[in-house]
Amino acid sequence: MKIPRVKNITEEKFIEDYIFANKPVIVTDGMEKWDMGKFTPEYLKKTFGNHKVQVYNDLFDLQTIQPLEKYIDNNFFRTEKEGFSNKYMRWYTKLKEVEFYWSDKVFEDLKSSWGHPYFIPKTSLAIPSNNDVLNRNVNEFNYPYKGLFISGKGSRTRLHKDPFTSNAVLCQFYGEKKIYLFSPDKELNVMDNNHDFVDVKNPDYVKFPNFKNITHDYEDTLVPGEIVFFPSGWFHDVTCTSDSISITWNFVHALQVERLCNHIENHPEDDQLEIAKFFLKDEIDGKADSNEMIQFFKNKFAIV
Ligand SMILES: O=C(O)CCC(=O)C(=O)O
Ligand SMILES: [Fe+2]
Repeated sequence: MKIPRVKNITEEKFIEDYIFANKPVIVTDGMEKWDMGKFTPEYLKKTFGNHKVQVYNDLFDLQTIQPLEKYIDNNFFRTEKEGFSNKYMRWYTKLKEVEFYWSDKVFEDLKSSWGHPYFIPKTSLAIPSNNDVLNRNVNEFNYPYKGLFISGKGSRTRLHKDPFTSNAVLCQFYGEKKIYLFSPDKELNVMDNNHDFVDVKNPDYVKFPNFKNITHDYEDTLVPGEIVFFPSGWFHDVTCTSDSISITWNFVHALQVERLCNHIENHPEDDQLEIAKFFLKDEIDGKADSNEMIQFFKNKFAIV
């Protein structure tokens, strides 16, 4: 089945039908006034080519740090004979209090070339905190896992679900991506006890015997100008069917706080909770433990 496509949707309807209902959607008119010419390999290479970037494999294991220019030269415009790319550039803005090759400066320079999609809520967020700014525009402020994804044809983000029950937004600027989605109720079919995910293109049926009985819920191709919403807990597998440039970020809405608290309670050891805390830093202490985090959310959002 194809992911539903909508346009001209109000924020209220988006919250009700997709965030609260926890359903994926593609919005086709969310990038209309953006300067797409700034998000091409030529422009990014010319402008930011000497910046060092993070290059990953097909999950989230860092492979190397290299100049953007080198990534583009090695992984874009490849032919079948040369072999397509298997390296994926995920260039995140600051995620924690350490010096790293973050993309903050690049996002600062590009902030007037794109905007906050008109249908995505920017108040009533649980993560990031809304206390420091009333209207959290994603082109101006950092969100968890906000990043510029530059990826040569063939490269891929294998099946996974996003951390701490967050939703992801993915805006497609250049090239195309093939997407497979599996609903959260298929978790036991696609994920094992170690939190490993099945490779949907080359499944190991010994490790994932229950993958035999199921298939994906949605299959689609995202094209330039389209924004896909991956709701909390949905498993997604994304392959670049051409050279590709996207922007992504994550958030948790106030209406999703109970699920977030359940996650923290069941997985207090989740290392990504450090990142959740980083985006709440004006509200809770970085040393807060999982119980204190849960209490903070319950108090703030009046959950008994
Ligand atoms: O675009 C991709 O390769 C993966 C995107 C993703 O996993 C996300 O936005 O959460
Ligand atoms: Fe993801």
